[in-house]
Amino acid sequence: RRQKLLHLGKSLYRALLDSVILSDENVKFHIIHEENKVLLQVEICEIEGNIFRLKIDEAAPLRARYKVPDVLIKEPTTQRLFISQKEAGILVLSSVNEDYKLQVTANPFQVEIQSKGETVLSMNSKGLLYFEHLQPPPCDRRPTAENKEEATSDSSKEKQDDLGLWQEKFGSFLDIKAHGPSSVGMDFSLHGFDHVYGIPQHTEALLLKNTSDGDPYRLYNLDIFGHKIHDKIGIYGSVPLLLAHKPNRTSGIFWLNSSETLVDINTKAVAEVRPSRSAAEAAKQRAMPLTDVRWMSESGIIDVFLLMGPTALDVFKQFAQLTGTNALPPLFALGYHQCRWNYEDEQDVKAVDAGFDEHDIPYDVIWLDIEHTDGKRYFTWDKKKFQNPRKMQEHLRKKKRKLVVIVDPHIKVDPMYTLYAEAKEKGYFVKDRNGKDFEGICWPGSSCYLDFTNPEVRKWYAGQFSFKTYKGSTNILFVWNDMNEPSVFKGAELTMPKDALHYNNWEHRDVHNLYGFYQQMATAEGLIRRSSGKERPFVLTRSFFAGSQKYGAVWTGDNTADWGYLKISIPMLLTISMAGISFCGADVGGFIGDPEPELLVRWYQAGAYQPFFRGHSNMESKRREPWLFGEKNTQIIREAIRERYVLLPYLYTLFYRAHTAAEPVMRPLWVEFPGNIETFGVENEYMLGNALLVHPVTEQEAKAVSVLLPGSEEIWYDFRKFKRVEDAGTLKIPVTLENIPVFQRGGTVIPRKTTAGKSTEWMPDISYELHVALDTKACAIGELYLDDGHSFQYLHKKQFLYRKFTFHKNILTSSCIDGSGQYHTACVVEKVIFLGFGQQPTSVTACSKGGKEKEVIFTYNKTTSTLTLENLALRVDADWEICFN
Ligand code: MIG
Repeated sequence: RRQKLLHLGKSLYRALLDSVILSDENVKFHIIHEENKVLLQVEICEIEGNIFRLKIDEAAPLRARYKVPDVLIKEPTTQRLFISQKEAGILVLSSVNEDYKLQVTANPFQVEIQSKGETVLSMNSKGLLYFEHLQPPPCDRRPTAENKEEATSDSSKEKQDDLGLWQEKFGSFLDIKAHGPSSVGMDFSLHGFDHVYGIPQHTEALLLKNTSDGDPYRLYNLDIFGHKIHDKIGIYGSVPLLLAHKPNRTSGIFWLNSSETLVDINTKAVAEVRPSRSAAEAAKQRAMPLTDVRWMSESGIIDVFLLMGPTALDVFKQFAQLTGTNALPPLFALGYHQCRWNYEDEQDVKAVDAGFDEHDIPYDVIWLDIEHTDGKRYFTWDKKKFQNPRKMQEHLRKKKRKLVVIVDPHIKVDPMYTLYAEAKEKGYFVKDRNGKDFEGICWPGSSCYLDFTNPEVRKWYAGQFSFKTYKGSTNILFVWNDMNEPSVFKGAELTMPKDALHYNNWEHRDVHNLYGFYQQMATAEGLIRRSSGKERPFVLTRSFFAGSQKYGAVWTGDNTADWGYLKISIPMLLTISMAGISFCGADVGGFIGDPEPELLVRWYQAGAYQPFFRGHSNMESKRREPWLFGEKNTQIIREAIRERYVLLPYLYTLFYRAHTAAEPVMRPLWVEFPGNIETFGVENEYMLGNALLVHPVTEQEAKAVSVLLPGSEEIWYDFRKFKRVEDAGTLKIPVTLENIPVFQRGGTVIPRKTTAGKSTEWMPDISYELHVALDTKACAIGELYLDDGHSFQYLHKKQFLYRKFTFHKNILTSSCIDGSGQYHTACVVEKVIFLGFGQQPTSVTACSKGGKEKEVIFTYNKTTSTLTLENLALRVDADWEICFN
């Protein structure tokens, strides 16, 4: 409300260019507010790899302001900037390679970034830089001309109360702001851009909307049960990263602030500023799009990273360079997960597990929700329902399956509960404004909340996962962190009061959006430590922040069993993926309510092609294990899940690329077709890696769907029938309930398994099958990454295989991409299917390096132009060639 009083126009901030200090690391100078005369310190630096950072803090704050720790993986490596021009009121800085220029204007203070003469981005050009300097509380303030006036005028005092400077009411909740107002904000103009994306999490469209006549996008992690579709209120997690795209360029703005944040977006067309000579030329002036983005945060400092791309994949890399890449998940985590609130007891777990075998449906993990505990005391078991959790896990282990249990951040107030007693004694809980342990209500009743922002608490918490401490846990047990926004029943907006106190006396308002991030960090650390650093963890979290990708997976929370939620899950997952978190998914079937069988089937078909694949349902929902909806539906769901398992080599390879090169596993079409404007707003289909285009069916009783197959130079093949799609552009594709449209892009090779197993652990020896889809030049290329699927040996001992398959000039070659890796496997490539193979060859021979040439058996299908090679038995870890005559 206070920031909104600021009017567009000339900023009252002026840069004092005399104060400029240039060092190897950065450029520093002061800016001053013309009215309150408070000095702010500006720091600008260039970070290796086309990133600029702008920091603004008070030059002499009354008290240190919160600077988000632990999100950046390291202090970024900076590059020296050069002063290329300094004259009255203007300072121009240039990067080493002179690709970028930063122009600082003194009055009003503005910064503009140009890339080779093209203005990409400007800051404070709308004059919305806003910075509330810390002040002594009103009672301590000596009467100065300024505040005397305030104190004497009643109406202005009222106004001040209204604006919630020192306290604020939310319903019956009172927030006392011990340090007064401290909000910060700034505007950014993105020149030539009218497509912006990112800033999850909202139940919103892929393309960010204009907010000028409505609510801004809000980043404030909240537990909103039954959240509505198309709403800009923040839910569960936040990543303050916004992406802007135009045909020749993608840029990113990463606003590193963990307090409540609002983002306003305004896209419009402005006349292009071009020095034009004649009137005729002026009339021809094109309207150029411009997007203004205004960020407003409740506290902290301004610390913003400008990711200059220039491609989308570059922006993803730049963001990962700052906040880390996705952890490489254990392979089992990419299988299918079966969850429910709740699987009642050991018998229930065994019966559901057996159901999968009985119905020949693969699955990897069964999940236990809060009812498995002794009275919602996490790390314990309900002694009646789970009398022998170890034995239950041994049973699952024999089936080569895993268990995931829920571990929430709230701790039941119960002196007899060791975890509570110990944390209380050590002072590990978040405090209320008076310094007493904050008590809120959650599942166990009265609860305290662990202060995960404290490194000592995280270390202690990680220790709770050791097999000795966590009774009844084994190494097939993994963890799910829920309610970590944090969710506090009967709290303002169902969360913790902003004036609660954390480690180092930071207020909850400063750290709010980081709470869940820290819990997942500590949990992942705990799982790594219990294995003495050997095994990869798996931790699913509901709340997240920038950088959560390093610790595991996220899901979109409590969706509803309605078609609209299936539909919106696609843009929601794409947005989370673009914000660096590749390992994401939505509850298959919809958490709340009961899906009709058709919706459930469609949701399985969509989920099978999404990164995290878990069926889950609410307590009040009817049971919905995949075989409960009649033989026909069981058959279709079985097929969808089996398709997932067969595709795991491709998916795992994509996760390796996300891990090493920050490429999102699931990505919007425009990322792959950045010059194709038609793709910019597409959110009903997406790319899985660069090779598969997936179009889930999200309409009831659909007989056909409109699929956009982009790219004039592209060839697309039906993923299952292998037939080339003859037309291009937007096509009406007929659909049946059996499956959803999936297409393989010409020019790619997809590695698959020849069949699915009961779970991923049953599959390492199953042979491979390559789908080689030819492009217009009759070429194709693809990769396969593989390792033991569970340990860190790929990292520490380089035990992995990273292979490349290339089809070029009529030869299919298997070669090594990264020779530093080695992994022993006797697994073979058994079958290769060529899509779009021009004509039947007369003979086909295969030749392993150093081995003999041998004839290959093949079949050619003229109608589909498909060539199938069988019984190849070519080792997956060896170099070989297949030649055609
Ligand atoms: O508000 O633990 O989103 O997946 O089953 C309900 C019970 C609390 C919310 C999670 C949901 C989970 C449920 N939890």
